[in-house]
Amino acid sequence: MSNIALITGITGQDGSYLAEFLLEKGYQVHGCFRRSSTNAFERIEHLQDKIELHCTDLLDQASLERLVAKVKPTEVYNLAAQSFVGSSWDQPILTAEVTGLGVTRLLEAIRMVDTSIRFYQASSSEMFGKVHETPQRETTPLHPRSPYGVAKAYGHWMTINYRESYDMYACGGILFNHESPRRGLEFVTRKISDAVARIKLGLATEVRLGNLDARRDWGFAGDYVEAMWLMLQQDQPVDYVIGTGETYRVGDFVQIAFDRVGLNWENHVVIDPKFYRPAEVDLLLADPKKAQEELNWTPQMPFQELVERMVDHDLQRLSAQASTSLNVLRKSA
Ligand code: NDP
Ligand code: GDR
Repeated sequence: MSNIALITGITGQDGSYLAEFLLEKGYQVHGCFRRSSTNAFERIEHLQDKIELHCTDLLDQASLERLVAKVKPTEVYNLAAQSFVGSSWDQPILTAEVTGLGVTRLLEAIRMVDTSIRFYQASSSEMFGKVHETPQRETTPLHPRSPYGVAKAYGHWMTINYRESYDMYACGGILFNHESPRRGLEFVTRKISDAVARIKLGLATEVRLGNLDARRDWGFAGDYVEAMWLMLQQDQPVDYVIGTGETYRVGDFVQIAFDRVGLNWENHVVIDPKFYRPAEVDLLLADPKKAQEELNWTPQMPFQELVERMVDHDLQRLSAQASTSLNVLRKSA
């Protein structure tokens, strides 16, 4: 029987890398997108003739059931979420509906259609929140510090509950921060790489940031989608922590990014309290030993290379945009 994957959140950063990875493995790939008045397909444009897309929202139970019954997937990867921690204080109810209850809606759809479908839930290190133990591992107590983290903790426990109640192959990958040139512009890493490129090209003079002392365990998204897949290929469904085992300050990211283009960050970074969070997660550091031993998974891209790749990508992208605009101006002159 051929492998059929259904990916929710396929238009997001991870969805696009996972779709590429599964196509390489010979999977038939289906993805869900939600209706929008603008084009949200930028990250998967290059895959459009290789994947099948379905318009479904995690808020809509009936459409999820119809979709699972129609696609008959062997594996479901639930990556869709209101994924920006900052927005979760502005929209706590929506975050709970999508990021939390959305998991239960999808699990119910699978339970109604076929309990042999394997299920991956995109759980998050944000669930650890307040520091009780470092490095953080699978058994570290959860103490989420944002409405997003609370919603993810609910989704994680529902995944475990369906595994224990219905004997389903369902597992939660507790992934630490992972970034790439496809990262959304609101997340701090991409906000920095985009700003550094703009400043270097003379399109901006400063970037306004919040807490530079927060520490994160940052890896490359392309490495992390392999771990998602590996979790669904085991004999038993098990939850794993996925991270690099190294932690850096937001300020370290800033320094490396500005160094890459030969600028002094202190001349361009403005601290703006608007970007402080009501409750901060001060330190995330993964202990990925279990995944290394049982899944044989290790991250490939070092931190410095990740930062530099993101800056290089944004420089190239913005330079290309600037020269296209210049050509248009020249032609119309
Ligand atoms: P993105 O924000 O890039 O992608 C989120 C996806 O969810 C998008 O495709 C978005 O669609 C979709 N989505 C949002 N709301 C709905 C909805 N109501 N119904 C259907 N789809 C919806 O996130 P990432 O790719 O970075 O992350 C993937 C998953 O992993 C998320 O669940 C995230 O919370 C989780 N996670 C991410 C980590 C990271 O560091 N990247 C770490 C740990 C967990 P649209 O394009 O229309 O907005
Ligand atoms: P995070 O990522 O909240 O860890 O969630 P984000 O990049 O938004 O923040 C990381 C840290 O940087 C600090 N920070 C700022 N953050 C943003 N966005 N903008 C700023 O200007 C800024 N200045 C400082 C934040 O306070 C924070 O400490 C990500 C998401 O991908 C989640 O979906 C995922 O679950 C977790 O990672 C693991």
